[in-house]
Amino acid sequence: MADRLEILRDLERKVLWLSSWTIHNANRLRANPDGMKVGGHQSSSASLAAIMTALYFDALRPEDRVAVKPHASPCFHAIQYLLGHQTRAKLENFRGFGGAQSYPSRTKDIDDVDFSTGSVGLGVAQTVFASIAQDFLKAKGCAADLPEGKMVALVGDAELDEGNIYEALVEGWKHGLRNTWWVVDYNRQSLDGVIHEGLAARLESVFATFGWDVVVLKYGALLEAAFAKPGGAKLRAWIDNCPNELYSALTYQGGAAWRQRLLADHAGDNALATLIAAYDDDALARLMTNLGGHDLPSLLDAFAKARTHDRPVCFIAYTIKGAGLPLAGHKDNHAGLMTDAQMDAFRTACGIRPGHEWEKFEGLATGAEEVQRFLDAVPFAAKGIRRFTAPVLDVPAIVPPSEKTISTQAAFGLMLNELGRGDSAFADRVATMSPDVTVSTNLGPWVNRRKLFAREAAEDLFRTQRIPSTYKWDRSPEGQHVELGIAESNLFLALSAFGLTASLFGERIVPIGTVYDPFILRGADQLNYACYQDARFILVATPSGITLAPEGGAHQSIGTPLVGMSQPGLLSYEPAFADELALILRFAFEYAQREGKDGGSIYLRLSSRALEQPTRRIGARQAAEIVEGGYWLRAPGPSARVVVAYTGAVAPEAIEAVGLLAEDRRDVGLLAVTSADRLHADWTRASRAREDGQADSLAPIERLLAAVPGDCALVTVADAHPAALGWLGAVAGHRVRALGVDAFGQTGTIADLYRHYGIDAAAIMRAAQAIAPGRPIRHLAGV
Ligand SMILES: Cc1ncc(C[n+]2csc(CCOP(=O)(O)OP(=O)(O)O)c2C)c(N)n1
Ligand SMILES: [Mg+2]
Repeated sequence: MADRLEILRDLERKVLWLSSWTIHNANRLRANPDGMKVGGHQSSSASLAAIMTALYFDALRPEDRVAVKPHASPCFHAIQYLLGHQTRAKLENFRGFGGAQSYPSRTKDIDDVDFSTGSVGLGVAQTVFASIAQDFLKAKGCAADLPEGKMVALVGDAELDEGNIYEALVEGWKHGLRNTWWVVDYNRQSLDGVIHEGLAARLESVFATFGWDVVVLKYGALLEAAFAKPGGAKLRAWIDNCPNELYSALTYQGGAAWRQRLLADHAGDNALATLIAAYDDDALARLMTNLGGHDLPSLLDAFAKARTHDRPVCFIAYTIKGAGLPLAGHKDNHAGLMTDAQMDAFRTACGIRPGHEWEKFEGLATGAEEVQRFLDAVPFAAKGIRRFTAPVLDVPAIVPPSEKTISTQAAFGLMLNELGRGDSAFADRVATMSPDVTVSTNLGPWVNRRKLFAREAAEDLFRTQRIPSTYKWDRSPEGQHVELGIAESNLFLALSAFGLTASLFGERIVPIGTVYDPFILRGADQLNYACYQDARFILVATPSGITLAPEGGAHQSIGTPLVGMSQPGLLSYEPAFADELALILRFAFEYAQREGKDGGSIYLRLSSRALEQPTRRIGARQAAEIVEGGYWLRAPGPSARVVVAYTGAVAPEAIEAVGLLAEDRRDVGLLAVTSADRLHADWTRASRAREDGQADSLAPIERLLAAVPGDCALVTVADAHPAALGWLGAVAGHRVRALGVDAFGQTGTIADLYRHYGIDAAAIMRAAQAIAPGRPIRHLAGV
């Protein structure tokens, strides 16, 4: 019977073979009509073959969750294939349409991806917030049947250049981060070349500073054994001082080059000469590349030790990019591919017969039955695919505040306060979070009621000292607000992690994050990342636009509605009035809980501009239209020559302009757009459905604009880039003049700025006059 280590060594080679073959197959055997190299990162995958073998076939448990370095995707798929969770067809179609994904994807791959990766750095930081989310749940007694898991990231050394990783490190420290493992694939190579000298030492001190355990896996067992022999100390010193670039080059050149260089650098040193004379060229190459990250016993031992405590651990595992392949060490190997001849030689070395490349047990030293028994008993796979669901929570009534004049931002704060005051099961499952703008985005009253989350309870010192303050910020395990530092990146990654709790931990949390609208761009990649994984959350971005007039151009947002429209998985709304917001918020709470493509995350672009509220009772039809994205605030008549469409905080200007226009133009209409995003998406969907033969398919915006005569013009207006609404003319072929903001903001009053950028009532009337000429608009003469 083979021992455990022998089987693991067999599997390591198998993983290396399968990942290399998957890429080779995709490139060489599949016709590539675009004439483009499919790429596939054979060397990046090889770098991690031993580490991933040790993790997946030994160290990991079903409750652990892993962010796999994007370029180790072939390795990951190979492992899942061996475990029975990936198909040969998908591997054969790696990087092809519907095949195994180039970078692990939660939504597109079938093989139990925990966290999607691709944009380097994000998967790594995601594990910090997944761990905090796990603590959040555990502190409330949720997921009681699920053991605490390790949140693991396989990290490239060049990936550690990404600043978002350090932002997460700081935030993790504040939250007493636990159960997080980062395994750094320290191959000293990036995409373009070789990493700066001495990075490992810097990393060690950074991680130690933030309270992490650092485990350095530098040398494998072969090297350690050599160091113990006469001349060994010299060898170790030489390796320790060897520049990364030279080490890489010698690795690529192989045994003879190692020998020549070592002898040249130790002329006259008999002990060292004797030591290396005991190795033939192949053995010397194996020895010199026997680093910790390729040494299964060291890896198994390190992971087993780390399992005994809950402190965060950074493993710095020295590796060789392309280890075991002819590409090993070459600085140009990132997208390098093995040639057919190299692949043939590698196949022979792996003991694999031509035509048997995909067979699981082909070429193994251990018998098939024994390996299968081993695979069947792999702890990580004991529970099969680990995708959970959680029941949908009933959403309580959301009642708009009764203030006569109020901003959507203030209304949001009041509605959340009411939610916090109530005792719904839903409210207990809300987690709020904000990057140091909790109070300024009106979350304060909610936090007073629902407290800050911390694993250790702590009272608000101001309160215990009886110093008057509006905010009672006690920290407790029951707390529902996750206080974040100012780094917006962390907000989006936290939303991503908390927005996946149903799937990862079988417990639903509805995360609500508040952020200043302009700073969405600061975390736009993270937002995209969260949506790509289908995390479910509600993003409340406030204030927005140039309504934040005195703050000036650095605090004003222009393009964010286009971010909302163009971001898949995120539905954006920009209501003007509190009653609209109440309906939309309720819908958002429900929509975020829907399964699959029927649901998604929601972005509410709110404003701090207080608006006089309409006195109205919203009927069922109008309520539905508000959620569908638009309704007639004033329906156009059959003689309409001009219609105004607006979204968000410019409602008063649009209403005023239409009121004045109506004195000189007949039947003027006023279209309130609550979601340009939704209107556009449904229009696209309906068009596609018609093209597919569903002749009666009609989108809400098509129904609305059917009331507008064909020769009528549209004037659209938004406190945002004009493209947000300009497309409305394409729906039914109306002429459009799109007003909005397309230059950096200024300081001033709202009136100053709306005049300056041409989104005030006068500008709307001027546009109407120009696009729908007729008798002069008298009110324009006066302005
Ligand atoms: C945000 C982002 N920028 C750039 C890239 C392109 N890219 C992919 S891998 C890589 C460097 C990889 O180096 P490392 O993390 O050390 O992994 P290795 O190649 O050594 O396996 C780069 C720049 C990316 N995927 N994401
Ligand atoms: Mg690297």
